[in-house]
Amino acid sequence: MAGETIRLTAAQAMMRWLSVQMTEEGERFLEGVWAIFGHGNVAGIGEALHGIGDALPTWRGQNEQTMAHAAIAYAKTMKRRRAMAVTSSIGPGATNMVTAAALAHVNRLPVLFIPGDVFANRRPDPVLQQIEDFDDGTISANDCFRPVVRYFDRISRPEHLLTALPRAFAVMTDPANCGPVCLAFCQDVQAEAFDYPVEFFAPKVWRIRRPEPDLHELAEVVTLIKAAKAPVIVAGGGVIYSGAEADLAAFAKAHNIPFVETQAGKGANGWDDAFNFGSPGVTGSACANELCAKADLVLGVGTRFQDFTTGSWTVFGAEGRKLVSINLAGYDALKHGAVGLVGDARVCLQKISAALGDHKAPAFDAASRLAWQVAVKVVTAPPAQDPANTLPSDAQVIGAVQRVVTKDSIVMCAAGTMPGALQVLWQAAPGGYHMEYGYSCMGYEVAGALGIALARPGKEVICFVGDGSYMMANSELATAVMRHVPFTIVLTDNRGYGCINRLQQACGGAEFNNLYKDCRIEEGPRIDFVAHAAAMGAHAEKVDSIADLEAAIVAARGRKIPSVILIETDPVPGTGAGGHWWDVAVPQVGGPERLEAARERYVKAAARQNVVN
Ligand SMILES: Cc1ncc(C[n+]2csc(CCOP(=O)(O)OP(=O)(O)O)c2C)c(N)n1
Ligand SMILES: [Mg+2]
Repeated sequence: MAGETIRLTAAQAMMRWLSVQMTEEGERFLEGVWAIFGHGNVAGIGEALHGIGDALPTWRGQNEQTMAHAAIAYAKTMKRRRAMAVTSSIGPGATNMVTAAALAHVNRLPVLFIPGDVFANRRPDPVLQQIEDFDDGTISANDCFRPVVRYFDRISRPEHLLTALPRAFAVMTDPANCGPVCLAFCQDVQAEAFDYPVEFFAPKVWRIRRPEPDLHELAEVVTLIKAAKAPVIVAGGGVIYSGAEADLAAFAKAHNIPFVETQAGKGANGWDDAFNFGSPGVTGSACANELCAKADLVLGVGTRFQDFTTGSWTVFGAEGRKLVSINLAGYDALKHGAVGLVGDARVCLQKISAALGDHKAPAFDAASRLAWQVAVKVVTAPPAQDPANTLPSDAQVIGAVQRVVTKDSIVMCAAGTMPGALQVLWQAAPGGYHMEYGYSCMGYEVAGALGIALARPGKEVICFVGDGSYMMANSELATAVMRHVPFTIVLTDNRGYGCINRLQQACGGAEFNNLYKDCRIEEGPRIDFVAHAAAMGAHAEKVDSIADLEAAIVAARGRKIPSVILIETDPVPGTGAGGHWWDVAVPQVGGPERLEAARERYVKAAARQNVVN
């Protein structure tokens, strides 16, 4: 075989190579390719995808961004062990994917973006949709990807694939550097023939490594834990990607250290684990935030310490508290003055535990956790008898879903009121919670639910989406109908951007441009969500009570297509329990009196930030 070559177009070579990249479990790493064709990819990539057939399936969606959302949700559900590719034409198709690339980048999730690019030979320039940079001949629309991918390459010669493809996979399968990659593929090069070495197409297994911690760093962390009187673990998404869920629970129990879960880490362990205090920070449970306020040692495991987790660095408020960050990425491990321990979460927890021996931290306030569970029950309880003229709160909607889910159901969301409300109130079963809260991108939900359902066929997937987010992007619903991929959408219509309206008022602002009632319009919205979803082929219905919502969710089980359940909700009440300050800057001058009070509150709260940058 050595020295043998095979003559293929560059696009054929790419698809052939992608089709033989395998996981440790013996599956193809790329489940398939989402594609919308245009002149930038139809002739070259399109022909190659058709040719490769079932060895690398192609699916058509409705929008490049939302196809990528489905791919991202798939990769997240597969714990980054498998992924999908998305290909677009040049120009608008490509830039439609930039938001999704940023989403994947923030959430550290693998996706392979393959936008078409301009002609490498420049003969027909400027081609349709080509951006012409007056000062730089090498710029194309695809340069927008550079800041939001972990690896960028432009395939402007067929042989570039020999280096670009392995690099792209090295990034997507690297646990520390994991993220989206972009291989911008020049249109003429896609179609160009080249004699590729046959051995380039030999199947390859991509093993995801587990880096061991440095012994000095390990010893330092062990010493800090031994000295701590009130330690707390902050469990992030890294726990899940490492598969360290059971190790974390065992660690907490063995050393008597309670843990809290970030949005990305929620559901690593069940809510009913006696050491699980729920969520920390802005959308935190009262018991978690009490624990965090008293903690003298904060032990981050696989977390980025995003501002919601830290209450903009006011939630870990104890004098002299120390911060440890266990993370695969040195970047995260050394944030905010943390004592870093760079390594795989599972390996680190096991090694720390072995070094701690039978060390147990002093007792913590276990009763506060039970009191919190009572508070959750109260705010999520159904209304006494669904009185007419009173709309349910978002918390009551959450309660309805909570009462009917099974231990195998997966709930998901991304933006609006529900992510915060779910983080604080949802009692997640292990693996039952999927939140895109790195980018909190409106429009992720419907396509994201599709991606989760593709990753977990047969499991109930429940998508929470607000009217605003649904309006932003919903068309992959039609794709899900056509592909017979069922999930259940709980669409909460509060006639506008409820969460931002509340935030606006909390910041001293007037109600303005969020709820439709406060917008410059001639009449209120007449959006018929049921007719809209039904027009795309989904099962759609409106329910008028919490009891009917529960029944409709149960009735959706077993359908082959998505079900959209619309319920009108009250935009006024917030979560109703838990919570913490969040740094959203309030204008310093020029507003009415109301604003001055808000500014005063803001300055006072900001003074409590204990940030070490
Ligand atoms: C793409 C995008 N644009 C804007 C925002 C800012 N934003 C966050 S939530 C929100 C409103 C969400 O409204 P809706 O989906 O109706 O949820 P509600 O809060 O009303 O329940 C906005 C505008 C965002 N997160 N993503
Ligand atoms: Mg809304």
